Amino acid sequence: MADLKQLYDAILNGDHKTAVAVTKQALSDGTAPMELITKYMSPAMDEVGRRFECEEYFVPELLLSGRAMKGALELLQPLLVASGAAPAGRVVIGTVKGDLHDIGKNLVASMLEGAGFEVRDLGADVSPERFVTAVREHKPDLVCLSALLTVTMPAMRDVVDALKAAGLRDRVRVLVGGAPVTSEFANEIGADAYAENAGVAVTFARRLTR
Ligand code: B12
Repeated sequence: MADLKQLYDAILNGDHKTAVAVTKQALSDGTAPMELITKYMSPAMDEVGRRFECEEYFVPELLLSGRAMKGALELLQPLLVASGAAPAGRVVIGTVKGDLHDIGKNLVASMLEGAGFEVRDLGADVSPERFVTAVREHKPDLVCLSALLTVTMPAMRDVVDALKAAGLRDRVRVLVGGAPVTSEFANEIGADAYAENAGVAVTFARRLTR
């Protein structure tokens, strides 16, 4: 049986090898992927953020923990993805310009795929122009924007404005998220909704594309 506290510690300590090994063991024990994410992996990243804030951790530690988290998440992603069924809707997702954080965005993308959405992931540091081009090309029902930095939140407004300027805003719904984002901010920039985590993102995506 995997000792799941080790998964928390491995992510906190940036130990990629142990994070991957414990995740593999937990999956073969039959532990649910979402339990690993919500009880151990996300809390570890929260603690990493807390340590960074009080200067116990610095950027190299953020990078190592981010890498350990990604390694574990990559094993879970295929299991979050459902099979079969007609797509529930089309989604274009990306982290906005200037922002390199993609772990939460990847989790939202996997959960949406798991819920049957066809997801086009544009990656991180995505310009408003690239969102506009992707909306023209893929004709999504929903555009999902992620931002983890206070300073990149205005780039979400730039995407909404660029969609308006391109005459596309009426054709898509816009869902925003990321730790510093709020529903007030979503309203203020003219997005359709805000969701605080990947599970709620799926609920809203379903609602917005009905
Ligand atoms: C890992 C990490 C990094 C890694 C990112 C690796 C990667 N590939 O993503 C690296 C080292 C690159 C990094 C860099 C920086 N980081 Co950093 N980083 C973090 C950290 C520790 C964890 C983020 C994370 O992955 N969390 C786990 C995921 C699962 O959670 P999440 O991202 O919040 O996503 C969930 C929800 O927010 C939501 N969600 C997310 N996106 C979306 C999108 C939609 C549409 C929806 C609906 C929902 C949704 O659902 C997700 C799942 O439930 C956070 C601290 C924290 N606790 O958030 C700091 C943090 C975000 N970073 C911070 C900072 C300051 C930086 C740097 C500026 C540091 C520096 N001086 O260089 C740089 C900026 C680089 C850049 N230009 O982007 C600050 C931001 C402060 C602020 N409010 O502006 C934080 C909060 C740390 C802190 N406490 O000070 N960072």
